[in-house]
Amino acid sequence: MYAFLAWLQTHAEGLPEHRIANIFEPRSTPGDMERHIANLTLGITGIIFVVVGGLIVYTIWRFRRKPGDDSRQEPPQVYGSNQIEIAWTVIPILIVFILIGVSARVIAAIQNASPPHSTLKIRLIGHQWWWEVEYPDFKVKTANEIHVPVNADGHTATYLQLESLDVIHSFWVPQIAGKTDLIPNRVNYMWIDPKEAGIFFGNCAEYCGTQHANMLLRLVVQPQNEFNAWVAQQAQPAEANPVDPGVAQGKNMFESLACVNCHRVQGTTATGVFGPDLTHLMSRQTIGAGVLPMNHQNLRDWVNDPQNAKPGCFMPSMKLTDAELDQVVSYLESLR
Ligand code: HEC
Ligand SMILES: [Cu+2]
Repeated sequence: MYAFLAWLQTHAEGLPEHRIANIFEPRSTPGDMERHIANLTLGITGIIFVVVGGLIVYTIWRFRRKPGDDSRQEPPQVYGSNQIEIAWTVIPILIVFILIGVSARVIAAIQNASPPHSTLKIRLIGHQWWWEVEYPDFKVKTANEIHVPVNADGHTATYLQLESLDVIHSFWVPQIAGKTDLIPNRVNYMWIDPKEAGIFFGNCAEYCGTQHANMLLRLVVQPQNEFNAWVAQQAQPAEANPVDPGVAQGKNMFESLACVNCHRVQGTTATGVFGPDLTHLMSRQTIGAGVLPMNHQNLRDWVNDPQNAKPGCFMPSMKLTDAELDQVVSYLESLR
């Protein structure tokens, strides 16, 4: 518990964390527009609930068995009433058309919105069970944490290009926008313009295999200058020749192992693309798409046996000795 609190403090980056993913408190234009549909739908269905429930309660009470009723006698049977049948056919059809119309209008308004002048582009690629995040304009790759600038001037938005390398995933940060699927062999787009700095929690919203529930996501909304600093830092390659002898030794160890076939560390010989980019691993708040808070012990446990924290995930247990493990982890911890 103490470790958890310490982690919360060290990793909050001075930004408030929105851990409760409440769609009724949207912080972005698409989320706000969708909240209106949700309210309208809940309002209409709430009225239907009260009317139907009220009629049922009334009927149960009004036609309850009374003393002196003859239990063998059937109540009068009523067949066919044009007025009633027309009413209960036409009214639901009207309601359905109202809901379709309103939804279609909001979907069109969101999809046809023209991008404001300062637009950040992000390519988000779903993997079983982690998110690859690419900033093509900055040649930056990271994972499981999407940093975007806050829309302070009303003209800043982020466009997401959504793709998948394996199965269907779905991007959902409830306070920011509705879900959009990431589909293999197809490119979907969506945009967001968070109006408040903070860390917004999201997750994959389409069942994608055993570790689907551990495919979590953080949207880090920062003031523009902090975002600029973050992205400039992320664009830096890792040190090719670390001065610290312990780190240099760890780097050699890392490069001699199969890690480099699956992971990229920009500026080194590690060029794998199967797993998350590790160039700035330590800048992330979690390990394994939200399964473990980032700290020394968790990182060591993860590299020792990822199957322990995330059974079934596609990083194998590497069966390293304690000494090898310490070396590799000291290298990973230099990747800031
Ligand atoms: C067969 C490919 C493969 C090999 C080999 C491999 N990994 Fe991984 N690694 C992955 C995958 C896939 C993930 C993402 C797992 C997930 O979150 O579901 C991952 C995740 C990680 C993470 C967490 C990254 C993050 O941001 O969440 C670290 C750290 C890591 N690997 C380090 C290593 C090290 C060190 C080695 C070598 C000792 C290694 N990996 C070997 C595929 C591999
Ligand atoms: Cu999923």
